[in-house]
Amino acid sequence: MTKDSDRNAAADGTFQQRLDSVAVDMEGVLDRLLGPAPTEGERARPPRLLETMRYASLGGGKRFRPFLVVETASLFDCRRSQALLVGSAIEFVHCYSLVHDDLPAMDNDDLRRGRPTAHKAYDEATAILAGDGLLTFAFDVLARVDTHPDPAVRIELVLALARAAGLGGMVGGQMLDLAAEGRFANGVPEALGQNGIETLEAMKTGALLRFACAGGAILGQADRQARLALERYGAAIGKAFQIADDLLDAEGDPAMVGKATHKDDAAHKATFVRILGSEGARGKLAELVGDAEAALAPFGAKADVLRAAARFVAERKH
Ligand code: GRG
Repeated sequence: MTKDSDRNAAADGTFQQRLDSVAVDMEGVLDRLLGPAPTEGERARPPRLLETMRYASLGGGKRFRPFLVVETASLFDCRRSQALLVGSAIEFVHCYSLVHDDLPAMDNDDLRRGRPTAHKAYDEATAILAGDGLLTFAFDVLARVDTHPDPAVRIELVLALARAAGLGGMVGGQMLDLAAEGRFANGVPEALGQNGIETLEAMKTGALLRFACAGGAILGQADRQARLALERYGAAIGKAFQIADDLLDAEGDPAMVGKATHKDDAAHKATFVRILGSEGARGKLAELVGDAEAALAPFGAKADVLRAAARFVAERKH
């Protein structure tokens, strides 16, 4: 990859400045991709569907997954515009998962990112279709030549995102989660042990975060050692992210978190907080941050912002 006018302009800021800079750039990329004009091969973009897709993806969110792509890709001097496109694909998948997760048949939430959920702001049928539209659009973006000129790289990205998002990834994890709640056993929750919870969380939340880190390495055509290091980093922060989310659910203030809290206990959700208690979960979180930091050893000081990102995951308040 070449470094030129499109190089990572924010490379010198603090973690928060760099996260904010990705968030600003991401807003622009999503806004452009979800413009009103049909693109080649499309007939029309139905306004209500487009509006709901924009509602679900623009104007909110930390953009932590795109940040991970941008920062891991910058270890290999990738073009920032390409990393942002890969980041937008992950963000589309993430936003679709939130829209569908909020539906009455799933978690039945009224609030997301401090605003009414998509099915509350519009209607259920439109929210389902908006989620479908966002998911499909993610692969449209990855397949574009602007994402990477080499079709082999694009195919690798498509395959890796499909695996992270689908049957053996996020969707599969959501299914395990519903089963653990007792949805398919007359409301009797499953008593999952630590291994069961780890599998569920690695799939439901971890897989997409892990892809965000692997995506940078794929884009940068990194060698095997670098890929394995970033996958280990991604797996550790994926686990940490979910435990932090469970702690926020158990202890957070809805106004600060931007969504309802104290839902896991009521739904008998299988979480680390439930089996280890808050203190035990915090201990596990600290262990995972250490593992994430250790995984970055091959990159030296270049990866300091990713070390800060691991600490951010553990300490986040929303
Ligand atoms: C419906 C297929 C399907 C999957 C749902 C992701 C998910 C699976 C459910 C969301 C439930 C949830 C709260 C999971 C915990 C981790 C998570 C995804 C938190 C939200 O992500 P953030 O904090 O959100 O990155 P923002 O709003 O900043 O983008």
